[in-house]
Amino acid sequence: MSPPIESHSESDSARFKRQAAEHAVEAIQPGMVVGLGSGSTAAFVVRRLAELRTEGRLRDVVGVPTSRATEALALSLGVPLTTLEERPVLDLAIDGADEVDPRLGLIKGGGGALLREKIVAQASRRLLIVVDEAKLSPRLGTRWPVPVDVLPFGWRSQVLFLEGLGARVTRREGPDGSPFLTDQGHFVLDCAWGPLDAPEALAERLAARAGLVEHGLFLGLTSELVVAGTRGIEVRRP
Ligand code: ABF
Repeated sequence: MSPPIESHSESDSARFKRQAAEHAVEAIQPGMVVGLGSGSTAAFVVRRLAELRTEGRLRDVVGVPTSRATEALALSLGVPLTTLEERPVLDLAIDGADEVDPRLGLIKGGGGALLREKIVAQASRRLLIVVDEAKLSPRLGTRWPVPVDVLPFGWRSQVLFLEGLGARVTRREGPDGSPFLTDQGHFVLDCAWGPLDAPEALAERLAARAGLVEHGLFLGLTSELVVAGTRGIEVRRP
């Protein structure tokens, strides 16, 4: 049985996330292959998809999960899954974000799934980002550090490299104090630069570094942003 979609004790933030997610699910057409994002907002997408399936709609839609957590949630709710090996081009991906700037650039990776999330986003014809209004930001880096996925091999060298680019670097840890490991067994370095003047230039520097597997700047990837807040739901395009 699926968890309840509606709860009277739901916080404003959770309600906005659910509203944005449910609005975005309306873009899913029968037969689509859909990237399923990670995080609490994307989880509402999976739940809504499961709910529609129980109503007999979108039963031929299959998902590609961006994390083990999303995979487990989808399987628990009976949402059928496939892989990028089977279906290397997706019709649509729906995912959350940590921070969104006015050009719809994003910081993602608060949940540590940024590598798979970016692979799925780049494999998709359209990327819909679903957020509550608290995620909107005048400049990336204002509210959130940039997560960087690195190989454990040589990670201290990556810290020095990132500090050399002006970041305050923290290796992410799990609740027990041991290093947080991504689904690929990588570390995450959270890099606080403060508000970024030139995220594209920074993204290029990060992309050129060996051992630094991926970064959480998602620039030029968003097709549509669905943002929900006190003034209702708004859809923005770049
Ligand atoms: C994923 O989940 C991430 O890229 C982002 O870090 C996070 C957003 O979490 P939530 O939807 O729970 O706020 O989409």
